[in-house]
Formats: sequence, C-alpha cells, structure tokens
Amino acid sequence: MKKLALLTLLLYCCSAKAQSSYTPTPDNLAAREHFQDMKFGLFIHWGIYSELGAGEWVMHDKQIPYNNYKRLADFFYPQAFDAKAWVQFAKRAGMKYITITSRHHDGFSMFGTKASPYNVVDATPWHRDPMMELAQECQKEGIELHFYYSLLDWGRPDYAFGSPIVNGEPVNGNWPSYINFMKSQLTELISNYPGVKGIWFDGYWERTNANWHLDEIYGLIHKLNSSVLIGNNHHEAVKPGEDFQMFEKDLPGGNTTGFSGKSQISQLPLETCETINNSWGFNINDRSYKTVKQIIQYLVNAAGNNANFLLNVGPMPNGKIQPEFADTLAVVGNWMQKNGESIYGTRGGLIPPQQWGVITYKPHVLYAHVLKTPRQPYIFIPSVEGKVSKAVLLADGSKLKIKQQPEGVFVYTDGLTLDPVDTIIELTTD
Ligand code: FHN
Repeated sequence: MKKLALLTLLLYCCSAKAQSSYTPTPDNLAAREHFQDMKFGLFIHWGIYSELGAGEWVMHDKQIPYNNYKRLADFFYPQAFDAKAWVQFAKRAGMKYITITSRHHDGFSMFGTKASPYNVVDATPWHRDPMMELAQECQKEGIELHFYYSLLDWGRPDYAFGSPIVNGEPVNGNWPSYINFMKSQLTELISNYPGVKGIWFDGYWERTNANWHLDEIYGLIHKLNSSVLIGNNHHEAVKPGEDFQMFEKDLPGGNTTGFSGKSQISQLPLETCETINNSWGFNINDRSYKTVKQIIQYLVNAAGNNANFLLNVGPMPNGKIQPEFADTLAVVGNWMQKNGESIYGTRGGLIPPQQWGVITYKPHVLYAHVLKTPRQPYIFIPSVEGKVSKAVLLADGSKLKIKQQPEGVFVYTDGLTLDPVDTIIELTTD
C-alpha cells in the first residue's frame, strides 16, 4: 500500500514536472508572433444544435434527453454549406483566421472521427466532413484554422455529466476511457486536417476538481506539432503548456461577465471573443445585432489592450451565414482595408486605455485611436520613445499640431472633425 502511495506521488511529481518544464520551440514562438499579428479572427459555432435555432446550449437548457437530442443528427443536411463561401466571408471582413467548433458540449463531432460513430460523416445523411473542407479551403486561401474542442461532454457515459468527482475522477464514469477518447480525437484533428494552427479548449470550468491530464493532452499536441498553439478557456490563470490566453466577452482585465475573475493577464498572446448578436450558436430569435461601430471599436480596443479579436457567428442549419452578419462585416472589412495598417501587425498595452481611446504601435510608429471626444482640446500620450518627426491623420495625411516634452506628447485635436467611429492619429518617431 505504502509502495503504491509512493508510486502515485512519484507519477504525480513527474507529470507536474512535465507540465512546468514546457519550453515552447522556436517555431511555436514564431507562431505566437504571427498569431498576434493577425489580430482579427472569425469564431464559428455550428453543430446539430443549429437545427433548433436556440443556441448551442439547447440540449441542456431545454432538458432534451440525450437519446432524443441525438435524432437531430438524422436530419442534419446543410445543403447550402460551402467552405469557400465561409472563407470568403472571413476574408471580406478582414479576418485572418477562423476558429470553429469541431465538437461542442453536446458531444457531437463535426468531423469524421474514428473514435466515435456520433459524428457528422457517419451519423448524418449528409456524410460530408465540413472540417476537412474548411481546412483545405483555408489552406488554399491563406487563412489560419484553429479548432475549438470541448472538454465537457453532456452525453458520453464515460464523462458522466453530473457525477460527483472523487480523487479527480467522476465516480459514475470511466475517466481513463474519456481521456483516451479525447487524445484519439485530438490526434486526428492535428494529424489529418491540413494546416491546423491552434486548439481552443473549452468546458474545463464544468469540473475544476477533475484531473484533466492537461500535461498529457498538451504534451501530445505539441509532440504531434510543436507549433500548434494551445489555449484553454478555463477562466483561470494560464497553465503550463498553454500558448495563448483567451478572455470571453470581456477585454483583458475586464470582468463584466463574471468569467474572468480568476484570470490574471499573462505574458502570452491574448485573445478576446465576443458574439455578433447575443448568441454563439444560431439563434433564430436573437436580433440584437451589434453595429459596425461597436464591432470596429471592440476590435480597436482589443488591439489597444494587446489582444486579438475573435468575433463569433452561428451559421444557420442549412450552412449559410445570416445576411445581416455579412452586410455588417462587409462594412467592417472596408474599414480594415483603409485602416488595417493601424491594427494588423501592431501591439498594444504601451499605455493603459485612456478616456479618449487607445494606442497601437509598431517599431517607430504609434497610432492613437481616438474613439471618444477628448475631454481636453488635446490628447496626451505619455512615455513616447524617440523624437516625433511626423504627426498626421491616417485618413488623409493632414498634419497635426503637437508639443513633445520629456514626459510625453500633446497632440492638439481642437478644430478637428472627429470620425464618430475612430479618428486615427499616426505619429512617426526617429
Ligand atoms: O459554454 C460555452 C459557450 O457555449 C461558448 O462556446 C463560449 C465561447 O467562449 N464558451 C463557453 C462558456 O464559457
């Protein structure tokens, strides 16, 4: 017995060591830089739940028994699905990557997996693999693909949703079987789908007292492809083995949703995700569409806080994206075409957000994004390194009056007609 306890302790120590000794490879570090440069991504929640038009939590919310819910697979036939159209939709909006639900909490795999027959290829009359079609199209079009993957599963007996957790495992389930199942699926997602660059975990928060074997899972992913970026929406501080940190429906540091109370901002690349209306999965009743101004300002604020912006749409069960979303995002795309240089490839967090807006920067260039009318007839940018040799409006190149002092730069905004969405001031330094 004593021997067993010692062995368990030893195994625990070794696995803890394996986690904490994670050193990202040079190609992983390069992938992180590239990730930060992309700035704007499309989040897609799409599954058999879309058929009910009540969001991705419909099974849980409406207490649909699993065996009844499973019938949705029999009618899943998205006749209008076109990977090309989705990728063009993202490109048109100025987005550089797509993160899509390969499997959500309902446990239905939206990819052709050998690990369970409950998947889009084997269990629907459609028999197609939208993740493969999307991966191939993304590769062709230079759009990066990340897979959302739910750790939580409402239906599998080995997960045993609702079971008490004792010693890190659900007493009514078969935890080793569930962990192995996830490992098999993740191996498929990384090995079979071309060009996958990230895994976006979710659902950890459902049982924070379970032993998720993250060391093994993260280790496996990085062993299969060391440059794949791992993020986990556990709503806690980042854990060893993770490559980026996400915030849900809040900018880094914010906590209006109550999700981010325990997630201190890390040194990893940051991402914030938000919905285009109020839903992740298709919701036929949700007409709270965000405006072009709200979306652009969210993106700019995210960039100013050094975070990417991952904006979600929930396509309809026929595979089409609502026209309202396309119309809004086409205007956002036009804005990005004109102003993208102040967003793509920049970094933020140089100074905290100000009353008037935020700053993004690249070597020798600062962009002040004036999102609200300044309280003073000027904006003040502290700690500017180097001498400012040029201060202009990005929109038309017109020169602006400035005063540089050791403590910072004053840019005079009186007399300027401010853009109600974002007035971008470009400062070039020596
Ligand atoms: O429960 C999910 C939800 O359905 C959605 O996927 C979001 C996306 O950030 N994450 C979870 C809630 O934290």
